[in-house]
Amino acid sequence: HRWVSTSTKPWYITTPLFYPNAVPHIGHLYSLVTADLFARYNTLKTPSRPVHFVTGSDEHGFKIQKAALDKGLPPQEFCDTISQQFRRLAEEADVRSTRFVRTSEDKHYAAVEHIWRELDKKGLIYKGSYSGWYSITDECFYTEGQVAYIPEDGETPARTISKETGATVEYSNETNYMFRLSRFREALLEHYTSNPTSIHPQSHHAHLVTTLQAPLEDISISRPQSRLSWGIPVPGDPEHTVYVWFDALIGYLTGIGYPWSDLGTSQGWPVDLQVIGKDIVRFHAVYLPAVLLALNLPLQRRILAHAHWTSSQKKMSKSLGNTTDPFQAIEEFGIDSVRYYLVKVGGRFQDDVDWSHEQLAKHDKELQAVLGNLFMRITSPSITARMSGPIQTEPVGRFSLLMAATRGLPDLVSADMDRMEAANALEKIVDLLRLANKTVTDAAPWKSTPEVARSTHDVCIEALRVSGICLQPFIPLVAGKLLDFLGVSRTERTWSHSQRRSETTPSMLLSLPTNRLFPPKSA
Ligand code: ME8
Repeated sequence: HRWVSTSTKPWYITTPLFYPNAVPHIGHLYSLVTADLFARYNTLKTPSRPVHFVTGSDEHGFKIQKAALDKGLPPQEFCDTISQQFRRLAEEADVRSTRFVRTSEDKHYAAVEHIWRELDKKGLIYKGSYSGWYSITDECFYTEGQVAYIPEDGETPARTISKETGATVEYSNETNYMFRLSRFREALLEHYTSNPTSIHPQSHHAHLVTTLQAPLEDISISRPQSRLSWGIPVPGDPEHTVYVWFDALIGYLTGIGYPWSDLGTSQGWPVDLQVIGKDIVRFHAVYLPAVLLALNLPLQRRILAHAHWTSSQKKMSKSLGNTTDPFQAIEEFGIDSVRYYLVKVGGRFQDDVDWSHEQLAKHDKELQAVLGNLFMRITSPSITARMSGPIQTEPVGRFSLLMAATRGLPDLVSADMDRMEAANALEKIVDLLRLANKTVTDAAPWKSTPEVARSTHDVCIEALRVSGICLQPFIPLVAGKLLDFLGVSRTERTWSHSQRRSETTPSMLLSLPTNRLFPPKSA
């Protein structure tokens, strides 16, 4: 069950549709960059296969209604402004999404209404009296067992909170529309048991399988209009508003033109890789698949549930207000250094990591040292002006180690990327660049024989070319610039080109003035 499949359907990847209740932070940038990394990697591997990449904003629900009210703005106007910030973030982060879905779009309303009626026709929706705890922050219902009572402590009044997230919950008892989720427990269990790699990291898969062994309760999928007016009216009963999660998850179908007359394969369905944060696994791995099963649509192929960025060990979140501004980080370091840091440190996806400006600065320096310096050194006239002898293509003597490592790099990177070990993949490229730097230092081509100068130059240029191709998904701007400087044609930058030696000699380099991959830092 490889996520890079050989099928010819468009390769479909998604990020969550973010709540525009506040401006985006580093956590959102991380999801966007992670998805973009795999999208670009996939394009390099199978250039003929189009990528559909959906991101967007999830604009309904209490949380948005409340945030808009606090600002004294009509919800739509409020969402227009903040949704635009998420769109701008994707652009500034060099994220090649192909569609930005807004759940306030007419097309989305049509998709949700269509699905509601389909489920209703199948007898999967009923009206019931529902009582339970609801958290506005989490936009989700909790059962009695999932909440805890916290007595007042002088500063904070007594309240009930979600045990899992710590968010305050309120009791509600009302007439709701319910979805017969319970009917799908066995099918879901069977699906996850027979697809052990469908959720990454593995721990989330294991947890889900355990959860699905216990009974699954039906879920409420509407709220009374009198309480929640900002949302999609329940088809045929405008006294009720569709529950925000029921509506939002359908956004992944809206994004590629649902309703379809078939299974949507030519449009890209099912999702090949769904990037989400670990906070919303249940919605994506239980609720959405149940609706898909009900509609006889294929389930998402793979979910990547990444860990969280924290700030002083607390999850960075809009509700807690402990966030870091991604625009500022991009402005200060450039998007490539930010992406480099996000993937190098966050690309294991498993454990939460603490964001630090200091670490970002350190990684920015590392990237410049390992890549920028190698490039500057090896193209400097102190080497290029004195080289002579034949162009080096065969592994010889002291250079055979670097040449072999260069040949081997693409496979190593692929193996990690296919296992979704993005941090390791990046680490392998950096290792090669370090080896190249060491090779230069050891050979000292500025004072060696002209033949050794020639060989050092050629093997390092080839190491840079191969690294440059492999780096494109990680740091697209800098990698592109590097390949431009190396004179690698735009049509020779796919993964398969990294695995064979370039036909063109890097001669055009010699005519270039000092090449800087990174602009000098303004003080
Ligand atoms: O949950 N670290 O939207 P949301 C890493 N609208 N990633 C983080 C993060 C952090 N500290 N904080 C947020 C919603 N994220 C729903 C989704 S999908 C149909 C609806 C990322 O704005 C992570 O991907 O609260 C998380 O799952 C998502 O943003 C939640 O964004």
